[in-house]
Amino acid sequence: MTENILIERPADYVGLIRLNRPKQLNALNQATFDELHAALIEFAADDTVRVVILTGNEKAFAAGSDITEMQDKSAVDMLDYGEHRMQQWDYLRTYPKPLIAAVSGWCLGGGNELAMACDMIVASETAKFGQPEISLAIMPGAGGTQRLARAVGKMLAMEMVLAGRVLSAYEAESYGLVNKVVPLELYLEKAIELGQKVATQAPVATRLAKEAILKAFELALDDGLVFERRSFYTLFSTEDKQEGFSAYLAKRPPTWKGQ
Ligand code: DAK
Repeated sequence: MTENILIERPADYVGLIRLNRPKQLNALNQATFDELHAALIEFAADDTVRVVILTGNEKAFAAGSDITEMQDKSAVDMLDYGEHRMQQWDYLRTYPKPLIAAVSGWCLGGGNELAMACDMIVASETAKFGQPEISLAIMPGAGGTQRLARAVGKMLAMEMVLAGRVLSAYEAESYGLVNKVVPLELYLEKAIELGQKVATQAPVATRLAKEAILKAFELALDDGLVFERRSFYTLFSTEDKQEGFSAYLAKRPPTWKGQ
């Protein structure tokens, strides 16, 4: 049983985790993060799930980490609290299956960091993205400065982090922070549709391709190209590669084994 999240299976091979603290605009307290972490581990081990969607509700994806929970914490307290939480963030960073954030309403602070840790973002027209931590005299601590700068560039990242600028959904789309913006009533449906598209591909190829794209943010081009090539060759040893090529040549749809 979970108290702060809901777990759903909206379509074949698609798992969905819904943040569910509507009264607090889905502020991410530790209990929510623990439940989210456990649900992700379960989906990772489940062969009937190939893609995971994270969402909130129409009003908020998540308005940040829970301010009440951090209110009295000192730097030393944060070492424990933060270390535990950082391990969970690191797990997200290396998550083996594609993650899609379906965002509507507030997507702030740790909430925006959570969305950016996903692999794709589908936003409703009402989504608002920001890193307002500076107004609490802190700063992003779960990858916000790094991922935002990589997504939208230095100048805008500076404005968002230092001046608290909040982006509308269409601004976020124009700066490359989100994949697409859709009408409010469609944001979840479209995220699931995108999830289904990804879930119809061969699972091992999907996993290695995701890993290779993420390496682009960590490695020099030479090393990234070597990493890509090795992953590419590895896929030629999978049963699914034989199936993919055979199905193409026989003009029939492939059936993946994930092997
Ligand atoms: N935490 C706790 N409660 C929150 C919250 C938050 N982040 N955001 C909203 N709420 C609560 C409000 O307190 C209010 O509760 P009640 O007063 O009804 O009890 C309820 O949700 C509804 O909010 P509002 O009444 O304020 O609603 P409005 O529509 O007027 O305003 C707002 C919406 C999103 C503009 C406003 O609620 C707001 O400014 N919220 C705070 C946004 C914020 O500053 N977020 C950044 C938080 S700091 C870490 C890594 C990262 C982080 C932490 C640790 N480690 C690695 C350990 C991240 C830190 C952050 O995210």
